[in-house]
Amino acid sequence: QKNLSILPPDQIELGKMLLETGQGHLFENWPDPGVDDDEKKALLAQVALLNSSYPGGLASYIKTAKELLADSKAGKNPFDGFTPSVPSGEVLTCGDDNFIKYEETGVKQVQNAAFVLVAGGLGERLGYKGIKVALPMETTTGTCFLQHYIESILSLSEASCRDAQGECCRDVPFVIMTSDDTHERTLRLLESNAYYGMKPTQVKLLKQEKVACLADNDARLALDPTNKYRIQTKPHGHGDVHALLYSSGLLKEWKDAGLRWVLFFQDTNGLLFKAIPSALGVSATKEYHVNSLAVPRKAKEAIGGITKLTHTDGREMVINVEYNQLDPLLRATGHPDGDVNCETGYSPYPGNINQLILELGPYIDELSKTGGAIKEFINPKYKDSSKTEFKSSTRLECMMQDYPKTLPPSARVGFTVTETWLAYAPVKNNAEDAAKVPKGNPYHSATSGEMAIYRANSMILRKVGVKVDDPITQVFNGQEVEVWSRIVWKPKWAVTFADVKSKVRGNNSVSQKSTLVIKGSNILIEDLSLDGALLVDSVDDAEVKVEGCVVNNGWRIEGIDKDDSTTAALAEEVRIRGFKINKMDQLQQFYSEPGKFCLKP
Ligand code: UGB
Repeated sequence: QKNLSILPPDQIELGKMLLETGQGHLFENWPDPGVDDDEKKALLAQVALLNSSYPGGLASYIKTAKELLADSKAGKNPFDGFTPSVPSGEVLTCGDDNFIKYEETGVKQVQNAAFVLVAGGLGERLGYKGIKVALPMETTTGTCFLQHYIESILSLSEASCRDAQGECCRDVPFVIMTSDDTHERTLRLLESNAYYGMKPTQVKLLKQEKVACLADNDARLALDPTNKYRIQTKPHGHGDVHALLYSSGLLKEWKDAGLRWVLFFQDTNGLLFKAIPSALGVSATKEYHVNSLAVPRKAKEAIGGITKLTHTDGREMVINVEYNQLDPLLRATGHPDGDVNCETGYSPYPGNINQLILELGPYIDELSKTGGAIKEFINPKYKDSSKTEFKSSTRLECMMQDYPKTLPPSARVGFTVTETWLAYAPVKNNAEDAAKVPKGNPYHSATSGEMAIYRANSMILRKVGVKVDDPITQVFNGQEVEVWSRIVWKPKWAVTFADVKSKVRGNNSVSQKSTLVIKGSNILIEDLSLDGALLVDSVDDAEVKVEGCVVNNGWRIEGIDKDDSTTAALAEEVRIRGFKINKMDQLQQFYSEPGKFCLKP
């Protein structure tokens, strides 16, 4: 009461709301007016931000927190009344007729799409000091994830525009959700690289705010242990992306501009653009309101499982069940072994890779009702079985893939399964944790992420008839991986399977020790035999045919010993892979003038 006089009216209102919601402890022991007044106002300014950045405000946050904390204490099962079963979805096989048909349909739709990257996560499991999107996807060219994503979007939209024969070619919007942990560095990365060729007006950064931490089962907000005038905050999860898109007004802008699709994706999956065109084709063909991309999933793998849930009251939904919940749910519903592999060697529940394609119209309709609020969960770590105290403060969290949970039964929710080698190779785990992954399960490390790019490109070339040697097995940072020929191309050379098919002719072969980097857009590979390193680049209006026999010492992958004294001097980006590339010899050619050329050694 004594301190009311120092606060402006809007802060007094917020203070009252806090008192009414059981948060009086925040003001306990406040000194008399005149002492720390600026800090007291700063606390309420923080409260104002927490209040405005949460759909429904802080009072609603506290109310939901109380309910979820009570449920958690009572041990209530969030899936009470629901029985899980294996859903059916569209299964695609790269390169077959069905895949090519969907890809063609999907490319046409890119002109009507907006892309949204959620990149607010700190990547604690990876432990990389930089932002994850700045990490090289592979070290043959050093292209980082963000550059690859932008170049893929640009190439896809160009291909879409070509297909539409000039009709309505627009700059496809690209949104990046950042957080305090990633915002500045993401912006700097874009600015210092001229947005990797995208128009700056095409790119929008939306920063998610953290949410208040909760100290106890009464949802009392936790004060920062180092500052009694600040509330402790933690990330709320990638589910924030929906509320941010809605409140930014972008969704309406996109609808007015005639867009039809919003595609969501994550920060470190270097493969996913290989599956985006076909999955978008599935969405358009089947008129899915929600389409989740999935891959076969090993039981207990740390990716969510797409599951059909049927309630005793008849409700049904196809939804992601997060990896830590699937096993207990199955055990509780008549599957005593829980989440186990079936005869295929995989869990029968497809793995959610959190690449979502939403149809914009129904998406806006839904968000107009919810404001973008997503069903939340809480995961308090209790001190003991009495569940009365927490080991550390907790908070509400939400996930973007939980969006369908509030949809009516009439909503068309589907999913598309593609091969893992084609679509999914995230970089999430540090080398030490990856080395402990049970044999046969994916490492999800920088090492495996890079090797997966070479494997996918090699497999795609094989599918169009190139003889690519079998891989060899090597161990880096304690992880056994297949090492394929280091084949890398820019999205402007090929952004679809059909592109690759049209740019490779005749009898071609690539040996295992080889490196092939294709950067220019009009490069034709015809009757090439490669045993070494070959790098070809050109300006867009040069047409280059590459043929003949290229033999040189090439680029060699060399393991690095983490205990070796010289290893510490290597960049973190290299160390976390456990190998470096020794560029011994190569044939490298850049065609800087328009015209027709032939590269024949
Ligand atoms: N992210 C944010 O933008 N903000 C946040 O507050 C948190 C994260 P993780 P996790 O496909 O591999 C997800 O940490 O726990 C961004 C799915 O929930 O990598 O591994 C962050 O920057 C799971 O179902 O997610 O789990 C990153 O881009 C499974 O599908 C993204 O959100 C798994 O990913 C994901 O963050 C997967």
